[in-house]
Amino acid sequence: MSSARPQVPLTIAGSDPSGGAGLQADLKVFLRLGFSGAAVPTAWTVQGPSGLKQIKPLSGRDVKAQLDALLADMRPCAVKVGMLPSAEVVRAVARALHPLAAKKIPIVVDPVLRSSSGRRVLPKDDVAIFMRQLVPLATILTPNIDEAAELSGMSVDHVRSDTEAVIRELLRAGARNVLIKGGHLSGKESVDILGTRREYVMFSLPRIAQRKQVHGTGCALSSAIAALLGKKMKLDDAVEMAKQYVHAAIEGAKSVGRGSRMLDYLASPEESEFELPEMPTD
Ligand code: PXL
Repeated sequence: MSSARPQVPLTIAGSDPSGGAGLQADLKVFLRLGFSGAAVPTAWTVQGPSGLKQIKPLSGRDVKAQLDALLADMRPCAVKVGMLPSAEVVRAVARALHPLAAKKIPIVVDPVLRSSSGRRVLPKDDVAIFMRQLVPLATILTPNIDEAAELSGMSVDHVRSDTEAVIRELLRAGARNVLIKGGHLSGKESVDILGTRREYVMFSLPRIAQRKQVHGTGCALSSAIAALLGKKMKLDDAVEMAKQYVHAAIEGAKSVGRGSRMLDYLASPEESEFELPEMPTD
């Protein structure tokens, strides 16, 4: 047993009482990857696995107060940013993360613009502030196709036909790396494209046929990337391993009642560069 001070990743995200997405999901991912994480809520939501009913944003002041108190006492090893419900919350988070970005703490920004069911999360008028204030702090930005289109001002068709141009646009906005998730495209493979300032890398895994929807896969992927970057893994290895973990978690997803299946957070990535604890099988 090491007696070194434990490293703590932080998620700044919405609360999903179903545990399928948001900060509850992020904390489970952190724990699976070996961390006891910290979490600052930005909103609480009303939902069960069958869908999101309401989003109740916290005020910018309340988010700021939580971040100030936490960051005065400890420095996280990595940060994941998920649901941001308003411009005032975007500002509070950007201000608090500025000093961490300056110290090169990895910051994974998952631009949750809409919920899985299509409900708007960040009002359209507030997207410009998100682009200006938060995107430049991102070590990696992880939009899906629709989010990439909205953030870049390009059409969804353009994102599909010239993903690299869209990545270049988002890099120009200040993100250091961009991962466009193709999971929402149909096709036999689920292909994600990572664009760095030097190269483009494709990650492809077979798409899993699901009889019932799962939600929260974007949350799980971004928090897994944050945790692995917090372990000082190289970015493309972290993305690859996070994707393998989420793939295994989708394969093992189980129904917990009505609505979406719950990801199998205890799943193991196919090949682990890091020794992860074995999980019991039943
Ligand atoms: O999957 C996007 C998402 C993120 N965060 C919270 C959510 C959802 C979708 O429902 O509830 C809290």
